[in-house]
Formats: sequence, structure tokens, C-alpha cells
Amino acid sequence: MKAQLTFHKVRLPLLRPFTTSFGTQTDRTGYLLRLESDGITAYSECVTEEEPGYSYEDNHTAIHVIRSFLAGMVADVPEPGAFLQRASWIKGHNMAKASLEMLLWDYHGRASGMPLSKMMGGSKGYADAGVSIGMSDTDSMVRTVGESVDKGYRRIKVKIEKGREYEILSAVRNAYPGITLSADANTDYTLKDIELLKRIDRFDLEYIEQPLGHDDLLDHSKLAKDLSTPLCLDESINSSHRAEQAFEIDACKVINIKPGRVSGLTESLNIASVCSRHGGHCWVGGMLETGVGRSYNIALASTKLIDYPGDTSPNERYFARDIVKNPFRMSDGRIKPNTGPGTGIDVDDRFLRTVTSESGSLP
Ligand code: OSB
Ligand code: MG
Repeated sequence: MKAQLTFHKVRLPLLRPFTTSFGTQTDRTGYLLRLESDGITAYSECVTEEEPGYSYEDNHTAIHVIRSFLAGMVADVPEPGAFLQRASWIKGHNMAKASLEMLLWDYHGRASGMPLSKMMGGSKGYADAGVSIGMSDTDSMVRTVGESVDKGYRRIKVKIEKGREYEILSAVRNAYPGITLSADANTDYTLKDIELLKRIDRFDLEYIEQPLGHDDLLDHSKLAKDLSTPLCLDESINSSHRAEQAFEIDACKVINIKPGRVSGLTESLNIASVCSRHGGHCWVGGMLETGVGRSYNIALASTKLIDYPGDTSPNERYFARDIVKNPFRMSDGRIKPNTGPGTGIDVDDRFLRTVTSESGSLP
């Protein structure tokens, strides 16, 4: 039987608005994909957003690329690696590619009865959970940091932007001198701002994430020489090849791995190996995913090469109600990956319908 590929465009309101240096998000709006073949149903999430603020991809480019080019490549339900080969002539569009690559991981996991965390090899059985705190007024941010520490998160990351970095980080560090703390600038600085960045070198951050341009490596390697705080790259790393280059020129010591940004789980695992070979560190980031995308992130974060706590928080931090019947829970700052086949999620089809604005078959 030919596989049936369908999409659902969903919108889930966030419990709190999420502000980064490039904008504010009040909901998670994106595409879920569903693949059905031989009585098996798999789900994945495309992590693009309505606007191209984090990446050049957005929901509109993603559904175009999926519909016009990628959907036809999964009709015979290939293994993820075979799909990546077929899609390799298409430049970029990693988030669109990842949504299908991960769908195939889930499908084959469900078909063989294997949970994702086992398929990837070397699961620790848990993911160390961290939290990414958006910007708001500094007092509220300090309060949110405190609540997050009380909940048991193993690493706190705060968003910063040019001109507010010192105020935010000095307030948080003074209030919580002992916590594992990092800051994410989402590309808001250039090398001209080096004095601003040197002033936050004193706050004993585990790393500063993506201070410079979204496609830059060279300026990061120059900046790294002037700071004692390690740099972490997010936006700049879109493949294991880029990761190799980043380590080769000392542009970073740490990488935030987001499966969507790097075309899926295969390349995520390759990047984790590159980090380990170069004596670097890595962790799994997030894109405020629904319970569907989250299940992939948590499984990946439970693998042994992921050695730092990630932006892998339980579903309840984001949404009043999620579209899975089995949301993740955090205990002692850790989240256990699902043990059912594939992602192991149980999608709440009834609730999914109520948050779907559009659905249909692909191509
Ligand atoms: O830079 O890591 C980022 C969310 C949207 C876009 C970019 C980023 C983020 C986050 C959120 O930091 C992490 C999460 O899912 O909790
Ligand atoms: Mg980031």
C-alpha cells in the first residue's frame, strides 16, 4: 500500500509570551505531519514558525518545499538515510527536510517496535532538563529564574539583547550566585560590540550562545580569543561539516543541536560525534515544540554524547493543554524518554482537531 502523507496546521497558545532579541512569540503555530502505511501511523513536527526571524525558513517556505519536492520522496517509506540521499540535491531547507526525516524515524521505530532512544544508540535513560527564559523586565526574569531553580532545572538560560545584557545577567547572578547559568543573544551583536560582551565575561556563564551573525563562524573565532566564557553556536551550525569547521577555527566550544535546524536526527547524531571528537560539549535545543516535536528532542537528549542539559523542558511549561495524551514530566531535573515504539507519543486526535486550522494530503 502506498503511504498516505497528511499535514495539520496547528496553533497552540503559549502560557507566557516568549521574547528573544528577534521578536516575541505568543503561540506555537506550525505544521504537523502524519504518515500512514500498512496500519502504522507516525507523526512529526516541522519546527518553522510563521516568520523567518530565527531562520530563513518559515511555515510558508517549509510547506512549499515539502509539498513540491519532499513529499514524493517518502511514498515508499524509505529509511531516513535513504531519504536524505534523495533530498541532498535540494540546497538548505533543513527544517522542511527534518520534518520528513524524523517522520521516517518514528515510522520505522513503530514498525520494528523500537523506541527512538534505543534506535539512536547509547541512551542514558533520561535527559538532563534545562530551561530557556525569554526576556521581560529584569525583576520578572529574576523571579522566573528563582521559580525554575526551585522546580529543579539543571541549567538556566536567559535571553539577552544588545544593551540589556549587563543589567539582566548582573541581577540574575547576584540573586543566584551558584547556579549553572548561560545567556542566548540570538545573533544580536557584532564584533564592534566586543566591550559589551567583555563586561559579561565576569558572570561565570557556562557559555554565551550565538552572540554574532546567524551564518558566521570567523567572527565568533575572533571573539572567542577575547573572552574567557566559552561560546556556544546555535544558528550558525546547520550540518556536521559546519560543526567540524567551527571546531577547526575555535569558533565555539559548545553546540546547541536542534534536529530541525540540521535536517534531522541523523545529522544531529553526527554533530554530537564531532563535538565529542573535538573535546567540545553539546546539548539539545528547542523551538517551543508541541508534544510531537518535543518527543524527538527528549529522545535525542537522552543519548550519551549529549553531555550538557538542554532546552528540554516538560510540556506543561509551554501549554495549558498539549496534543499528546502522555506529556513528559520532570523529576529531579530529568525527563525520561518514552519507552513505546518510535516517539512513543499518543496523539490526542480529538484535541488536535480543535487546534487545527487547515489539513490535507501531500503532495
Ligand atoms: O535560540 O534557542 C533558541 C526558541 C525559538 C527560537 C530560538 C530559540 C528558542 C529557545 C526556546 O530558546 C527553547 C525551548 O524550546 O524551550
Ligand atoms: Mg539559541
